[in-house]
Amino acid sequence: MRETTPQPIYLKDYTPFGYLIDSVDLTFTLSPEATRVRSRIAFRPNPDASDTTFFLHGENLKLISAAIDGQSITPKLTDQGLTADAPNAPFVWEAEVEINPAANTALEGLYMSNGMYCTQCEAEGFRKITYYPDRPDVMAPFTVRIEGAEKVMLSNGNPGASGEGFAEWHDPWPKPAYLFALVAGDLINHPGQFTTKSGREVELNIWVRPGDEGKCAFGMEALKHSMKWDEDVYGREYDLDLFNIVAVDDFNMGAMENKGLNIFNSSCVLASPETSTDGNFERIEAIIAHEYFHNWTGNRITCRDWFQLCLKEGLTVYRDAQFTSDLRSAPVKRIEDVIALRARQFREDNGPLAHPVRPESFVEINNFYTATVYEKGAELIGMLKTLVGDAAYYKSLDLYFERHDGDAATIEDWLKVFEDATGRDLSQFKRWYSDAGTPRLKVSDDYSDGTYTLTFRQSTPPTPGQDEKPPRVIPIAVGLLGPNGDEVQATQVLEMTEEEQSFTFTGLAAKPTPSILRDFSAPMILQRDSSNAERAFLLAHDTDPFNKWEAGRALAKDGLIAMIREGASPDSAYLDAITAVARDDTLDPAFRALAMGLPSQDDLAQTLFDGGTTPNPQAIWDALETLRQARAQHMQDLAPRLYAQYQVEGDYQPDAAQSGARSLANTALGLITRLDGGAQAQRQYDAADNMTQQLAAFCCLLQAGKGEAAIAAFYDQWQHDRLVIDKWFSMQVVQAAPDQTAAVADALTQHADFTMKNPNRFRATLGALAMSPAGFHHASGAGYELLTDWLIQLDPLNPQTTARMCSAFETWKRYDAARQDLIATQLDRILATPNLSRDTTEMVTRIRG
Ligand code: 0A1
Ligand code: ZN
Repeated sequence: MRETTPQPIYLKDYTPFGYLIDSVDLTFTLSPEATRVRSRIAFRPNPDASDTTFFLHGENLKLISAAIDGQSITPKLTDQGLTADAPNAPFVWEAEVEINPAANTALEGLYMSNGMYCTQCEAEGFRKITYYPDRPDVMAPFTVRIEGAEKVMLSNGNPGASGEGFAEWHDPWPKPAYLFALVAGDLINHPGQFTTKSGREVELNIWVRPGDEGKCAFGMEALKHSMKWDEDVYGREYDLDLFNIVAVDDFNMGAMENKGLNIFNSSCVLASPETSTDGNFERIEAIIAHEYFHNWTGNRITCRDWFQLCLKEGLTVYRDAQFTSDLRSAPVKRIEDVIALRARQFREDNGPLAHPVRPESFVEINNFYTATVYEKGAELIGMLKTLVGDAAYYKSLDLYFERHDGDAATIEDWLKVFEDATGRDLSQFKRWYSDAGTPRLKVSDDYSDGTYTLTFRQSTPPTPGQDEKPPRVIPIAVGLLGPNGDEVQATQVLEMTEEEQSFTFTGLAAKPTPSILRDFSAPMILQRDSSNAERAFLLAHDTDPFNKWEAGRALAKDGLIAMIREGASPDSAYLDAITAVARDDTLDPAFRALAMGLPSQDDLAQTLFDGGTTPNPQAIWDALETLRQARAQHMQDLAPRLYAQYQVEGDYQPDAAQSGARSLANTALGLITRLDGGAQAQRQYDAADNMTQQLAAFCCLLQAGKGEAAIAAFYDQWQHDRLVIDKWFSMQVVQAAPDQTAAVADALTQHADFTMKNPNRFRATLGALAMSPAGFHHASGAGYELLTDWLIQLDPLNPQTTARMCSAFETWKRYDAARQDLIATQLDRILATPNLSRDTTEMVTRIRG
C-alpha cells in the first residue's frame, strides 16, 4: 500500500499561472542513458494572475544547473518540481538536467523504443523532460536543437539549420508543453505533398523503421484526404510547411497530435493488404484524421486545464466520425459507433468509474482518457448540432475558431459561442457535461381519433458522488410508419426539456408505429415495451438505417434474454426476420453483416442486471452459441449463396464497398463453419491473399476447434511481423472455450514472443482475456488471478497501461457473491502491492468503492 494517499485536484481550484512565456529554447544532447536537456525560457509576470509563486513541474530529473538572468541559483526541489524566487519583471530561466530515456519503461516523457528516441508528453509527460510549467494554459513558441548521432532527428514545427550531428527546429505557433515532441533514430520516410487551398506547399512524411516503408501508402492518402476534408467542411487550413507522422512500436495509446509531428502507435498507421484487416484500414484512416483534425481542435485552440479535455477530444472524435461517414457509409459508421459506445461508455457510465464528460476532480489525469470523455463527449457535439441545426452549427464553429484561436479555452467558452451565434440558452444542455450516468428514456404511447401521443419520461440513475440528476434537454428524433410500412411522418426532432413530456401528431388515419431515437439522436437507454411483431415490422420497414438495425438488435436481445432467463428456445420471429434482411440484396452488404451481428456477452450481462437478474457469464455464452447454431441451420441454404455471391474479385481495396462485401461473406462463412466443421474456412485460409480473409478463416477454425494446424502455420508465416503476431496472440485467447481462456492466455504469456514491455503485446494477450467475459469470469476465478498477477508485475514498469486495464474489473458488482468475493480478493491484492503507482491506486480504489 502507498504511504500517502494521492490527493485529488479540483476544477474549482483553477488559478492561472503567475508567469507568461515569450519563448522556449531547448537543446537536447542525446544519449540513451544520460540525455542532457538545456532550457532557456523567457518568462514575464502574468498580469491576470494573483499567485506569483514560481513553481516549475519536474519529475525524475537530475538537476545539473539552474540560473535566473545568468545568475546561478539553488532552487528548492520536491518530488513534483521546484520553486525559486523570481523577479517581478521579465527574466530568463536557464537550466540543465539529465534524464535516462533507456530506463523509461512508463513511455511518458522521453523514452527509447527499439533503439529510437521518442516522446509522449500528453498529459503531464513534459515534466519528465525538463523543469517547466507543465500545464496546458501556458503556451509558448519553441525552438529546439537536437544533438546526436541519429540519422533522423525531428521536433515540432518547421526545420531550421541541420548538419553533421545536429538538427534545429522552430515551431512558431505558441503551444502548451503537452504538444512538444522529439523523435530521433534510424528512420525512413514515405514522402507526400499537399497544397492548401490558399496555396501553401506542405511537405508530408510518414517516418518508419526500415522494413516498414511498404506499409505507409494508405496512411499517406488518409492524411491528404483529411487535410482536404478539413478545408472543405470546416474551412480549416494547415499552418506549417511540414507535417510529419512517426510510427513507434511502444506506445501506451493510439496516437498523439503533437504540433507538426504526430506520433503513432505503429498499429494505428502501418497498413498493407497482407497484414491489415479491413477493420484495421478503417481505424487507421480515422485515427490519422483524428490526429490531423486536432491541429485546429486541440492545438490552435487548446484546453485551459485537463478538466476541459472533452473540449478537444469530444469535438475531434465527432469530426473524425463525420469524416469517416463522408468517405465511407454514414449509417454503417453510426451503427459501429453506437455498438462501441454501448460496449465501452455505457459500461463505464453504469459502474463505479462513472464520471461526467467534464470531470470535477481527478487524482491522475491519465485515468480520464476515457470513453466518457471521448465518445460521450462526441455524442454531446452531435446533440448540439441536432438541436441548433447544421447551418447554425457551422456558424458557431466559425465563431469558435475566430474568437478562440490561440486560446486555452473552456467548456463555458465553447457553449457561449453557440449561445452567441444562435441566441439559444444552453444552460440546461450544460448538464450533459456535468452529470454522469446514462439517462433512461421510458416511452408510452396513445392513439385516438387520428391523434397519436408519445409520452417520454427521463431519469438517470445515481453515480458516484451524484445522487440527483435534474432533467436534461434531449433531442429525440422520431418518425412514424403507417400500417403498410410507409412513412407517415418524416424524421422530426422533438426537444424534451421536462422530466415527463408528451408530444402529439395529428391527422393520422391509423395508429402508427413509432421509430424513436433515430440515428441514435441522444446517448440514452430507450425503455419501451415493444412486441416482437413491432420490432420485426421496424426491421422490415424503417427508413432510418440506424433504427432498422436497432430493431433487429432488440429482437435478438429479447430472444436471448428469454433463453437465458427462462430457458426459451431460439426465437423464430428473430430467425425469420434476420434471414429476410440477410437475403435482401437491395440492402448494403455491410449493413446486412452488422444486422446479423449479435449483442455482446457484456451487453447482455448489463441488460440482465438492469432487469434485476444476476448475470451468469456461462449461461450467456451458452445462449449465444445456441442461437448461432440455430441461425446456421435456419440459413443453411442462404449462407453458401451469400458466401459465393459476395466473394470479391480483383485487386484488394480497403474501401467501403469491398470491405462490406467481405464482411457479409465472412459472416456467411461463420454460419457455414457451424455446419461443415471448418472445411470451407480451411479452404479460405489456404487461399487467402489478404489479412481480412486470412484472419476471418483463422477465427472460424479456432471456433470450430480445428485451429491447431492454422495456429502453427500462421505463426510460421508471420513471426517476423509484430503487428500480425499481436493478432495471433489475441485471437487464440478470444476464441478459446470459456473454461480454457485463462489457460490459453497463461500459456501465451510463456511464449518467447510475449513481452510485457510492449503495450500492444500485453493488451493482445491479457486485454484479450479481459475482453472475453465467459472466460474471464469463469467460476474458477483463474482469469481474475492471471490478470491480477500480470497487472501487479506491469505496474512498476508502466503504470498508465496497468491502470487502464484495471477497468476489466469495473463490472464486478453485477455478478454473484462468489465471483464478487473472488474479484474483491484480487482488487485487494493489487491495492496491497508495495509502491503501487498513483494511476493504479486511483483506479482500483474507485472500482473497489
Ligand atoms: N490526445 C491523444 C491521445 C493520447 C492521450 C494520452 C496519451 O498519453 C498519455 C497519448 C495519446 C488523442 O486523442 O489522440
Ligand atoms: Zn484526440
